[in-house]
Amino acid sequence: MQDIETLETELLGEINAAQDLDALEAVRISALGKKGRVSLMMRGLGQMAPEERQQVAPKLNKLKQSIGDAIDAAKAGLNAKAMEARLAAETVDVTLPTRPEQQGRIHPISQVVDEITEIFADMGFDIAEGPDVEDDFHNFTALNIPPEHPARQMHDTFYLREKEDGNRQLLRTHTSSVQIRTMETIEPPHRIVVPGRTYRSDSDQTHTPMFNQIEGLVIDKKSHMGHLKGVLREFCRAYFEVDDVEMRFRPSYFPFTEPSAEMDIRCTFAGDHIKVGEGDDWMEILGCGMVNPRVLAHCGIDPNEYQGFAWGMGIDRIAMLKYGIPDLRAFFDSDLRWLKHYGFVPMDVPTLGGGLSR
Ligand code: 2NL
Repeated sequence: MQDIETLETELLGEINAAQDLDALEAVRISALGKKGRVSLMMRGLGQMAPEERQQVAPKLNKLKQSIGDAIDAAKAGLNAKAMEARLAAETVDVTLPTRPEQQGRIHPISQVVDEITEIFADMGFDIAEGPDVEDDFHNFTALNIPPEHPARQMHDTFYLREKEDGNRQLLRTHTSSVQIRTMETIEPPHRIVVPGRTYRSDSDQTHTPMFNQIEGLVIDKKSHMGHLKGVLREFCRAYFEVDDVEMRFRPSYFPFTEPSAEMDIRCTFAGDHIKVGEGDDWMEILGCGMVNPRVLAHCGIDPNEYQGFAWGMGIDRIAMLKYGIPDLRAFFDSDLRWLKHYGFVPMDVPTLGGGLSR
């Protein structure tokens, strides 16, 4: 039988020499495996005389233990080395510029929607969306727009083909149908903004048959016109990136609000761009009012318990004004040269902290 100490020295040498986990495993099998050198010696104990066995057995146990420990230690060392090598190979230089071939741009309408929803989300509003194809109830009836109302006429609204049950769906003429759906399905209070495409059969220098709107809705037990003014003032300051804006409310009429108003802000027009908060001009930017109690009742909300305010504005025009875009129709031409000029770099996501438009 081989001398125990010599075997130990030999095995420890092999363990130290193992360059990787596979080589180490081979050493382990050759020493401690079923037919390994240490295992064979242990099996030899059976043939020994009792006195000899008493002497050799503890030594063999110690050998087995020390070889096992050495293999574990070597394994940990090799694992650490492998991890270090991997980390070194996988380093990323986060200071490198973005890939030069990145050409895509965010459309100014998407940019403005991102900016506006960021402003209202920061005030605690949820963002709600809904279908472009609507039914008569959600687009008109629930909003207190009766069947004889001129807005329902064929020349304003796009109707789809009549269905078998006689119903005609339509393309929503405003995003208010989404607020109706929210009020129908979710318990008040509500605090939502709704961006989306809207459609009217109208096409000239300042109208496109598809246009973009954002509407807002607040329903609670004591919401009032003062809250409406505060919310809209905060919005204007953030959106136009100025310290303050002077606002003017003119009485108006909408079937879905009572009282109703249109809101102007003080400005000057300097070429294509607009300067907000100073000057001698006024610009109308939205319509608003207290939600008509009949609208609440249509949605199953008790008008004696709840009240609230709403507003709506076109996005296309305020996008043009903010970013000096002269022609509305170019918005929908998909001209890549135009998009490259007026579009926004995808990594520059608008945030209130980082600046909306930089
Ligand atoms: C405008 C005016 C407005 C609303 C939209 C609204 C929605 C519900 C109930 C009550 Cl569900 N009101 N929306 C209110 C006032 C004005 O839009 O000139 N939009 C471009």
